[in-house]
Amino acid sequence: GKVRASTHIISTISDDRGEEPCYAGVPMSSIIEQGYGVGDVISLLWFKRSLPRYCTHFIEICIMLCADHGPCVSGAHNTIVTARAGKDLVSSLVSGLLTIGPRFGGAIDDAARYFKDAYDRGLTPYEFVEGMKKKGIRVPGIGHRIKRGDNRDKRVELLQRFARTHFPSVKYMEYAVQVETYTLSKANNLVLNVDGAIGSLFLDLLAGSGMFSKQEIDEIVEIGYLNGLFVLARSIGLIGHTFDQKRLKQPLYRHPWEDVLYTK
Ligand code: Q5B
Repeated sequence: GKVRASTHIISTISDDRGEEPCYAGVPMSSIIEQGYGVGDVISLLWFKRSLPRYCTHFIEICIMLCADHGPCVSGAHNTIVTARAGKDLVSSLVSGLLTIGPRFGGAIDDAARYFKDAYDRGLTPYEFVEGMKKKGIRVPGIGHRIKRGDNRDKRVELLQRFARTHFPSVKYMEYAVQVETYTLSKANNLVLNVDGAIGSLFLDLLAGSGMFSKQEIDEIVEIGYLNGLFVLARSIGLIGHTFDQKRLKQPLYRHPWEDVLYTK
């Protein structure tokens, strides 16, 4: 009989062997002719299925409102400094991307993990927040350098408004809001931030859309898909900052001595 040589790679999301590339089995001509958007392409390549329009619209909103947040945030700052050191686009981009992590933009997965665990275990916001404090862990998705209880993040409000209108259930997001109410009673900077809003709302998308089994949801949360939304979105802004610096012919950046505390 035929002996099949073992393969070195297994791939399940795309295939370019035919006349046209397919994403999760959907040919490129259907993607283009049926007017699919970036949210649909993300659904196919990340989740291996077509999601309802409100889900793909939500994904697109996340991408649009995380695309940039000005030149002063960690990622843009790194990208600007790198571009001004004369480095190329990819170097400038990855230098910014490398700042994405638990404090900056990369708290979405942990926010989803901790909010899901706390909600599913029936913890009150008090029990959840104080439990995290005892463990010495900052609540992911809570807190911001410039946003405050009296200066909320508009992006969070926009996400919440969309989800309250279009999602069948927003139980995880409402739980995150209760957590925020408690944290704001402790300090005015402990708002629900954009990472926390996306993390909790993506749980609602996964649980409420009927498109994922419980096992699939647990796997998505465990693997950590959701920081990918911020990485993808912010790449748009970081590329923009690179072009901006090049266009402006900005010189090598050097931080001013006056802004450094020299001490022994
Ligand atoms: N405290 C975000 O901290 C920040 C606490 C907390 C309990 C918390 C902090 C944090 C969790 C990670 C997270 C995503 C580092 C943020 C983003 C995208 C962005 C960015 C942009 C964009 C800010 C003061 C006191 C201390 C702390 C306590 C702070 N956070 N307690 N749980 N979560 N959050 N990251 O202002 O008693 O004095 O020791 O790590 O969700 O990244 O626009 O900039 O689009 O680009 O530096 O929006 O919240 O505050 O460190 O001085 O702390 O609050 O323990 O208490 P800050 P700190 P104490 S969105």
